[in-house]
Amino acid sequence: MEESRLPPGQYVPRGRPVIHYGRVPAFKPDTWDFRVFGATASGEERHFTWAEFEQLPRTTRVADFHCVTKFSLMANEWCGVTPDTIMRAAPPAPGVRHVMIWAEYGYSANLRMADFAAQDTLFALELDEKPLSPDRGFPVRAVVPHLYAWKSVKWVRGIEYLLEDRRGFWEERGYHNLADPWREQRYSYQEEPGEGPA
Ligand SMILES: Nc1nc2c(c(=O)[nH]1)N[C@H]1C(S)=C(S)[C@@H](COP(=O)(O)O)O[C@H]1N2
Ligand SMILES: [Mo]
Repeated sequence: MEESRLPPGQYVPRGRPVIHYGRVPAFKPDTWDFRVFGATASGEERHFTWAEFEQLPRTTRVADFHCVTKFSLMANEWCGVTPDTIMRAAPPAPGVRHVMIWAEYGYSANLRMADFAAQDTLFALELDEKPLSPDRGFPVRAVVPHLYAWKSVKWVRGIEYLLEDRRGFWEERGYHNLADPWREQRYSYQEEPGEGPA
């Protein structure tokens, strides 16, 4: 593996750690939905049922994955729905610059629109050609490989378009608002003016 692929302070562990806060939620296909809400262009919420979400076109991307606790998982093959597909189906209002990704149990992570809409961001349904396992986020997880992995929200249930930035679950608990591993943006005390919510 090329040294240059590993951000500063990261290592490649043996095996593939799974980590999250709390329990693995049960998937109930009849009541599962993916909500797009907040500052939508129409002013209305948009819901996808599981049957609808499952039918959306999928794209494959290979990417590394960097946890702030310093392990990295290299060359994961994710397959899923691009943010672009979601934004076409339910466009944001013109002033939207940030997105909150919401999961089961109220876990969340905020992203700048540029990070949300980035080429490598996906709502993944598959890892390495198999459906996600329950502990990796089945049925759908966000993958934002260019940011620390707490932004790669497992068990996603929706997105909220934000007119003003707001901190998500770990960002409220001392982690960096932006989370760029190449700049080691680990903790909120490292934030420069303008990098966090006003
Ligand atoms: N819903 C939810 N998503 C989450 C978390 C969590 O606690 N809840 N933990 C995050 C953290 S800190 C990491 S490192 C990755 C771990 O993903 P993995 O279990 O597939 O390795 O999931 C992220 N997504
Ligand atoms: Mo993490």
